[in-house]
Amino acid sequence: MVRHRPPRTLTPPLTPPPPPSPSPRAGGSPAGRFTSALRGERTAALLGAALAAAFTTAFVTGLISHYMQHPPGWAQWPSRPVNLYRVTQGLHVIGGLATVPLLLAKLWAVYPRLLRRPPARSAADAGYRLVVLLLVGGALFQLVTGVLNISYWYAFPFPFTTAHYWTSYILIGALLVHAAREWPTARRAVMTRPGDAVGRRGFLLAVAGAGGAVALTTAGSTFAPLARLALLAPRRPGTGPQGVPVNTSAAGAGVLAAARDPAWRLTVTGRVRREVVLSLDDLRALPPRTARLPIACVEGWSAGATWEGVRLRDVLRLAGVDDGAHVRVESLQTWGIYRTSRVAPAHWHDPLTLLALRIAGEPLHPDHGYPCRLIAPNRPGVMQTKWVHRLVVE
Ligand code: HEM
Ligand SMILES: Nc1nc2c(c(=O)[nH]1)N[C@H]1C(S)=C(S)[C@@H](COP(=O)(O)O)O[C@H]1N2
Ligand SMILES: [Mo]
Repeated sequence: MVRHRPPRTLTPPLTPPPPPSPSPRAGGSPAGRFTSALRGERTAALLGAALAAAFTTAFVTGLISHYMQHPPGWAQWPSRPVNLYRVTQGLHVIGGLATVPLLLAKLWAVYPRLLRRPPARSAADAGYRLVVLLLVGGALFQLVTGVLNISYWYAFPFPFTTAHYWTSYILIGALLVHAAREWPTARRAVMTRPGDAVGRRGFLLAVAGAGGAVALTTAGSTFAPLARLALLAPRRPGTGPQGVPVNTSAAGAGVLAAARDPAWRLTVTGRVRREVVLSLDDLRALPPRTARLPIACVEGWSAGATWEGVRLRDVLRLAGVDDGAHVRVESLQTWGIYRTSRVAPAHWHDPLTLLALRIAGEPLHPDHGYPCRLIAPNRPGVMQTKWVHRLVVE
């Protein structure tokens, strides 16, 4: 569309010019058509800074989650502080959800420039526009797949974790280029005194309020005092059998009969000095221990509980294992990616790492892993294997 400016007149207009309008349609934007002050550089810069902080936090906490589940051979995660993963993954998911209104506001503020014609003015500009496309696409992809994943709506044909992991590098790479490139403009826009702050301040406050409201109605999924406000959270502490939520039930995992079978035994095998086979009564005869530990799911929810059982290290010592050995914990479950987990020395030496037999003063509910489940400090829920029946020392 071509816009025609009225020709300049030398004679004064018949009607006096209107007083400077308090409306945000101030004019003068390089994009020409979209001139709302709400859409100005200052709004874009402030929202951009908030988004950069949010995405950096998501990237760091996401990588922590990734490397906890896939530790490189040369490194081990510490088993303390007990609640570290609970906090980092809570921050990842609750922070990610609170970012949604911010991203929507930012896209609203810049979309005239995003959709400007022609799309690129030069080859260099085309390169940069591609980076912006990756940034916007990557940000939307992360938030949308993240929200669908924690809502158990697996609407996408690719594996969530792999796609979400690799997209995070694309997103952060594009963010770095974008931030470097826009830095001078953003700095100027933030430093110079705005003349029309009223509408914008209200707008930014509304966006911050929306982000805060999302955080407030989801944080209760991991922060028990806010559980009653957690209207938007799929899982909440205090719900589920024995006060702890369940993702995979015993029936769903197909282990109900095997878990209840009196012939159930725990076998300790692999690189051991003597193979050990223990019945449930044998386990109950070992020194009983209690630990207050959370289940901290990768999906951001967590729930603290009091577990009773025996120390994993006591059981391993019965079999005679090297101090530096790793242990594969195997479930009765015969399929699925969570049927086994690995325990590094730092974790199995920790006196809080238990093979739990009881929770909240009762035998484990079948859905929580009866007869025996792993529970260890500072560890993602996916690595707290339920329905344990074999320890393989590697
Ligand atoms: C609403 C926003 C988000 C939600 C709800 C969300 C959710 C999740 C969940 C549930 C996981 C655990 C996956 C698993 O281990 O099975 C995860 C991991 C991860 N997230 Fe997000 N996420 C969000 C935003 C982001 C953003 C913006 C980034 C990047 C800047 C990011 C980067 C990562 C990374 C790197 C991992 C580790 C993946 C792996 O273990 O390989 N996430 N996220
Ligand atoms: N064998 C087995 N163990 C498992 C799972 C599973 O699907 N199979 N799910 C894991 C996940 S994702 C979490 S969050 C915790 C949840 O434990 P809970 O159901 O007792 O709360 O168990 C973990 N242990
Ligand atoms: Mo989980």
